[in-house]
Parts: sequence; structure tokens; C-alpha cells
Amino acid sequence: MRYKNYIKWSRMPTTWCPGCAIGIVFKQLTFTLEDIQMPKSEMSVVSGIGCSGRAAGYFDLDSVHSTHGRALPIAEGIKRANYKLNVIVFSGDGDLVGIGGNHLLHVARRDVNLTVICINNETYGMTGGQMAPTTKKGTKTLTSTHGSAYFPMNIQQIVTSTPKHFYARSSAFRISHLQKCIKEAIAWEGFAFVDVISYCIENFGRRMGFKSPFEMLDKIKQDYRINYKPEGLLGDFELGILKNDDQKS
Ligand SMILES: Cc1ncc(C[n+]2csc(CCOP(=O)(O)OP(=O)(O)O)c2C)c(N)n1
Repeated sequence: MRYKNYIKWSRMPTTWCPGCAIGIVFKQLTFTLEDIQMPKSEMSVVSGIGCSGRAAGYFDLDSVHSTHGRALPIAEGIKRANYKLNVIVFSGDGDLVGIGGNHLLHVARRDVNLTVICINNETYGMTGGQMAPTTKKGTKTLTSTHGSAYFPMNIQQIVTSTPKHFYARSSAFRISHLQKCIKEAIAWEGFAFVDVISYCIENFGRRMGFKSPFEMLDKIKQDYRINYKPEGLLGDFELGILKNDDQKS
């Protein structure tokens, strides 16, 4: 099946702003589905609310555009009702780590067999660019006009706090690496979280002084490096895959 077959063309064009990173990640997911020849009848996509959350409606297969912060428990319900389905959660950092943060803790702890693709643009994009739990310290946003006073939530440490875990960090710039991360996450038997460093030019980037989506993407390219053989945790600006099949505590 071609990647185009996974897309609901009647819903195109998307609501995403020109140059938004979400479209890049969305397309890389469809490329990966084509690569592994995933039957549409054997998968489901669940999103929460936000710009990233709109993705569920753009897939031409059974999907749920759920409520804010609740993508994970809804995905868990689908998986428990039909364990044969490959359930992919596609949502934003505000949705998965902010309002849905408590669900993230427990779905990861219970090692529910889900693939999570988190569009981590470090902001609440849809609502205008407010500070999110993922916003880096010192970053100016709509609600932190002098720069965020807080360190961001460490998603990597949350997801890897269970002995058995899968955590990957990739970026909207490194698309072949992103595809590899998504592919391995889908193949992983258990909870797999792909943290995708992304950007929002209109409601976040412009406030930081970026003049174009290209400039923001280029910043990601400059800042983040792939570590193919990480020992221990990834550094703050490293991309890579951490997986551990250890069932013991
Ligand atoms: C219960 C509830 N609280 C708040 C909102 C408002 N709201 C809509 S989207 C959103 C933030 C989404 O941010 P994120 O998940 O990072 O997605 P993005 O838009 O950046 O892709 C918020 C707070 C809502 N819809 N429902």
C-alpha cells in the first residue's frame, strides 16, 4: 500500500499553518506505515486536542480525535478491547505531558502496548503559544514574557523510570532517523514513546525572533545531534533510542 492510501484526502488541506512541523511528522508516519506495509484494518490512531491532535482526522482509517489530555487512556481502552490492533497515539506535548501527564505516568508504568508519537514543539500551539511543561527555561512565550522561570519536564526520565522501556528522541529535521524511531516503536512489544523535537513558527517561533519556518528547522538541525549508541540517558541535545527489555525491577 502506498503512503497516500493512509491519508484521508477529503480532509485536505490540513489546518496546520504553512511551514508547521506537524505535517512533516505526519507524512513520515505515513511513509513508515507504507514501509512496514501496515494493513489499515490492523491499526488505529488516537489523538488528543491541539494542532497535533488534528492528525487523527487526517488518517483514512479508524481513528479517534479524543478530548484534551485523554488520548492515552482512550488508546489503552482500545488496545485492551482489541489487543491485536496496533494503536498509535499522535498528539502534542501539552496534551500528553501537560494536561495528560498523569496518564503518561501510569500508562508507561503499566507498560501498555502503545506507540506514542509526541509532537514536542515546547508550547501550547493551538491556543496561541502559552508556556508548556516542556518549554525550556528562559524561553519567552505568551505567558512567560520575561522567559520561563522553570526547567522543563524531563520526559526521557519519566519514560525510562520503569525497568522495561522504550524512549526515542528524534526531530522534524532528521526524517530518516524519525522513520527508524517510529518503525522500532511500532515493533516494540510494550509502551513506546517517540519524542519528536518539532516547532511552531506562528505562535511560538516568531515571538523568539525566528523569521521563517526554515530558520526554526535549521536551529533544530544545528542544536541536536544523533547519538547512535547512547550509554545511559541521552544528553539534552541528543537524539537517539533508549530501549531496555529488562523485566526485573
Ligand atoms: C480541558 C481543556 N482544557 C484546555 C483546552 C484548551 N486547549 C486546546 S489545545 C490546548 C493545548 C494544546 O497543546 P499541545 O498539546 O502542545 O498541541 P499543539 O497545539 O502545540 O500541537 C489547550 C490548552 C481544551 N481544549 N480542553
